[in-house]
Amino acid sequence: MTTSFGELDTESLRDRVAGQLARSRARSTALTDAVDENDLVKQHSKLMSPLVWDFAHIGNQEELWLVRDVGGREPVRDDIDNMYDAFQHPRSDRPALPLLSPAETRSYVQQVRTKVMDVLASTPLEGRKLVENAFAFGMIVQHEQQHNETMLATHQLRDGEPVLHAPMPPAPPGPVLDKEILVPAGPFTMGTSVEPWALDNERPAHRIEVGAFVIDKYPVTNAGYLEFIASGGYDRPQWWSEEGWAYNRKTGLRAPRFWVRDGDRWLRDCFGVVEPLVLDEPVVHVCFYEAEAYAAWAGKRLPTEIEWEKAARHDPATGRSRRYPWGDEDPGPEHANLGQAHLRPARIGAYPRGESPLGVAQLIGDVWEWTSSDFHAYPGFVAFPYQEYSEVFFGADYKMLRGGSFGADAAACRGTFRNWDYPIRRQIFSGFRLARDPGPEETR
Ligand code: AVJ
Ligand code: FE
Repeated sequence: MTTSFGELDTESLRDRVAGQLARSRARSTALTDAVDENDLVKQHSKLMSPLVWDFAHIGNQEELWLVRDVGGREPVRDDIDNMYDAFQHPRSDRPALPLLSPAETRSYVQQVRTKVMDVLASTPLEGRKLVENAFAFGMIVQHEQQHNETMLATHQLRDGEPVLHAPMPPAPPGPVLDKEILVPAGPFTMGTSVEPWALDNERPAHRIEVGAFVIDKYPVTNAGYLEFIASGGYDRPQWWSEEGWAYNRKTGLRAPRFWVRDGDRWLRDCFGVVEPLVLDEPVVHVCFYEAEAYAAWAGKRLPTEIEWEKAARHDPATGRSRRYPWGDEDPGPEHANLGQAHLRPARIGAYPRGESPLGVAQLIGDVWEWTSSDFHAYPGFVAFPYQEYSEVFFGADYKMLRGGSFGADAAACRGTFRNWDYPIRRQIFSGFRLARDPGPEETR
């Protein structure tokens, strides 16, 4: 079992950290080297930071936590913390800041990394909660990977010639039967107290009684979504919540973001390549309100976050919760479409080896899945190591997304991992799957 790599000896743990830091940096470098200086400093959308801000912010967080706090070292630069503090400057204001140039940014993040490798080699990985199991290093690896996904979303918003290229995801190996799966009522362990790099909002593990529910084996596809559009779904207030309808009317929603009308058909802009829709691919770039409206039109609903996690982790044979749907093994390319290896969701049925014990598929990777839940703390939550990661976002303003996308890295995605965003957001790699209450004859 790989659940506690805390069991690794210190040298192996250091090797693991070094490998993950290098992998995250390779991604940041690829995403920033792909475009010219002008594209790095410019704002491609008011929703996003300039790419060069993300990169320097990655370095600055690494410096704050690993160089200064964990390492107790002198600052690499003590004059830029404010500029790269996400809470000081909303994304829309960031291009107006006197940001480090691309060359200065590259040199800054490299200087920080050099010190961090020294800190890693010389810090005992015990004695302090922050360094236990190399947590702070894991947090910084995840932070960089999370911003890599944000940077990928910026790339999707960028105009101009395509610059990112990746092979297609695997195709389904055999015939695909889309179906619903009944999850019988019963207790389930949500969250974790043992996953060494789980973030504060995933903790602690707690037992929950969950009523019976039915959940779709696969996420909603482009084919399904086209039917919703064709049936006039965007013009029928009956499918929309009050806020959803208001947002629909205000912004004139017609289709998922990045869909392009071409005569009587829809195309999709995928990182600058406009292409026909792949019908059995999960729909991506929809907001919560669109997901909710689709579910109502289909006579179903979105799963709660609890239901999603039970479908993903619960093993009825043992009663315990797995790290991932397929077991406790770290994700491999056979399990899930993660890590920007493919720059699109995989067709449904592509990952039979990633299915959960209940037979639910493609929960991890492909698209983040909107759930009906707001962002709340688990019972016994303790903010760690800073309130600004999770706690300041708790409340009804945000909706929870689960499972990671093709743009998320394995380091920043687990069965317990929780993501959140405003219900209007659609530039993220978001889709959804449907659930419903079972009828009385189904649970007998
Ligand atoms: C967990 C993805 C919502 O990007 O706002 C990055 C992650 N926190 N830097 C975000 C995060 C601080 C966060 N999300
Ligand atoms: Fe950040």
